[in-house]
Amino acid sequence: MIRDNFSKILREAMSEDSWLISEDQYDAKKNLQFESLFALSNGYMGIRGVQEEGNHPSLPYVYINGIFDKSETFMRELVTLPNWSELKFYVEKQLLSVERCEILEYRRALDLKTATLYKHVLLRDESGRESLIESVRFLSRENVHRMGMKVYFTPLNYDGILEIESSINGSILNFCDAPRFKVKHSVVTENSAKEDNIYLEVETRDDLLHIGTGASLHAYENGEEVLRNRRCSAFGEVALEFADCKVKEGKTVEILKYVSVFTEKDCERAAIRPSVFKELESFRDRGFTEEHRAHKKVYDTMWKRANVRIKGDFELDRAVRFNIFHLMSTASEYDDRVNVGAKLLSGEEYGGHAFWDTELFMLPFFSFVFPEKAKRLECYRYRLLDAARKNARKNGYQGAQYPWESADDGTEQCPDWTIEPDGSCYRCYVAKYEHHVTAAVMYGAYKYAETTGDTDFLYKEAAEIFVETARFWASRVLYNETLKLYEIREVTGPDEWHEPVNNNVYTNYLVKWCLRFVSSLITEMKDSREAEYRSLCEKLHFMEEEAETWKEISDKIYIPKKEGTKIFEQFEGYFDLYEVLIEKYDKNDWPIRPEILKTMSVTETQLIKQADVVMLMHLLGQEFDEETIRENYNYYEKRTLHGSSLSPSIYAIMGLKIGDSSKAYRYLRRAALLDLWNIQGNTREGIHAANTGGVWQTVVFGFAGLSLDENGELHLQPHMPKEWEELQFSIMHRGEATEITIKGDNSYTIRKREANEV
Ligand code: IFM
Repeated sequence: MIRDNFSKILREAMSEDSWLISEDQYDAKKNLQFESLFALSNGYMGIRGVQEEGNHPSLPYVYINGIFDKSETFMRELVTLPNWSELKFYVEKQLLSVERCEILEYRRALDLKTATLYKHVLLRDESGRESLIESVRFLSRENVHRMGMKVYFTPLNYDGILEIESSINGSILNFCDAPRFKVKHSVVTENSAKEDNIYLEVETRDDLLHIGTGASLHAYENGEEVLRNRRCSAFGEVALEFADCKVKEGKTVEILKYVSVFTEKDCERAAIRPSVFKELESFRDRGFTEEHRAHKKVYDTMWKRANVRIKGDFELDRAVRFNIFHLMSTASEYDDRVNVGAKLLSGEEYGGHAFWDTELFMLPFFSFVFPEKAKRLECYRYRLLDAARKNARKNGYQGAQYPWESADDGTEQCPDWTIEPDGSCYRCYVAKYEHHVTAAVMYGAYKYAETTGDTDFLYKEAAEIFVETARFWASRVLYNETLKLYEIREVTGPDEWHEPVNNNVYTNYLVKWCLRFVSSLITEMKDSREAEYRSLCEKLHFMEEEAETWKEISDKIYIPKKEGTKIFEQFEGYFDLYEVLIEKYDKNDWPIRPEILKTMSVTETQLIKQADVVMLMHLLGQEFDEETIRENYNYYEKRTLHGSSLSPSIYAIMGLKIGDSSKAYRYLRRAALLDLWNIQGNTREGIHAANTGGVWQTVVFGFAGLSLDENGELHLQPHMPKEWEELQFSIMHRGEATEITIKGDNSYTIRKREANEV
């Protein structure tokens, strides 16, 4: 048992192994990966799993969702905020850290059940003193402005004086380990102390948005406060609280760091500091243990809804839970000014921006499990509809065009230019050509309403999104007089290795579906939702002829296909590219890049980065017969290199649709273990958020075969792999918590939960 390594007090608090992700020995080369894996978030703030004493290498990042800044970079990115987790221990000036001491015992564990990070280290310093240091860290989910750390410090073979340094470090940079890209997005505006608190306030550089962080230190032995010689200092960008205490061999001192953070998005600027201090006081009054208990209770409720249990397959069971943990922890249930970034709040890649990842990979999980969070994500897109209108105008189109990368204000955040690691400038065409996100937003809004039954949203806010995005597509297509068909030229589909192309099937077909759907929704509203229809017409100056045009485009959009077969041509000319098939896989079952790519650019080949035609079939399965799905899956599966984490889960789900369960099982393993095993080698940059949602979809839509019919009735078509004895999960089905249990022989039960079980 993982918890056996911890002392009794922590052992009793920790969950069993199926809820624990552990780091069993210290290896500096894995620091950054574990910082991502052990990130904690409470829907408001995220902090990477950094070590309190600060070790190397480290990206000690704290983020608050929605706090962005651009300054001299290419885009608005999440600002790394003052690091409040610093807590250092010294005995006779020797820093007790894994880097400076001999490590006698080491283990960290992320408790998924309670969103708590535990640490156990036994260190021997240069003088032979042995210190046992165990810690607990959480970001309260009940009171999101409270973050707490507790350390149990026990000298094992000495008496002495323990010197403690607790700081809030505002000198933090984005990309702090990349000399070429380092940037400081905030400046310190106040560094002060009030009685026994330290306080640091920073201001973002573009928007002058203020963020205040306060902390206070306490220590107890047998319930008695033991800190002496307290001193709070303002050292430039670092606010530091010093104190010491006597420690005795075998006696444990409990050291507590209470932290609170508020920003100008939470209250008026002048109220930030008072709010921080008030919160710290309430936190202290309530106590670490009580706050932690309340936090755990919230997680308990969340897990009642979100847990997926796979009996008979321990490793996968835990890995699936790990993915769900990160996804559900990050999304907010009350703030529609924020989305979920491509790396959650766990790393800096993609600047915290939201992509199509949200609608097509994460939203299904939220719609089925946490509809209130799904609603916030939908409201986020609705709130930014106006910005999408401006974006369309800027690019010469009508209606609303959602940005490929979205931060807080809805403007395009995917840069046209970036700097390569060698300093050269790189023209990035993604925002210019990758337009399918606009279809994803529309599809997501429809699916959200279909899943949750939120018709209020469907006929009001969503209807506006539908009309405006339909207008965009109507202005984006071109009529080809020769073919007598509509085309979308110069576009990039999900497979970003071929850009731009003409008539990407994924994009064209999705547009076909979107335009058909909007036209029929409009007819339905006209017939049976008169008031909403009238208000939509007035608000958007909508005219019926528009819907007729959309229908015509939908009927006549070009869908390239291989003559005489059911195989779609990913884009015009794809079949003429050099044929390369994937034949070899590495130890993680990941495809090995074919040798030919040493001499030929991937753009000249049929190799693709990620699910494209197959992604389309995942979204619009009802449009294609089984044979079409099979032929396309078989064709493209051999050509997909899964250069993106958005790919394996989709192939798993679609493999199951055509009865290929053994490949599907392998794909699920790759997806579920992607970050835990650092399969793509870039987990240091943060957790792959879309993949976490893809993992959930693979289990629920793939292996359980869950679907809703047009009347909202629930259907299951399980494909249990031989390794699984039982699969259990729950969803909110039309407002009722519904538990689904599937046995190894594919028999199942669907049970409505009682109110006290939810
Ligand atoms: O949205 C994805 C894209 O499909 C592939 N590259 C990474 C992006 C963010 O996850």
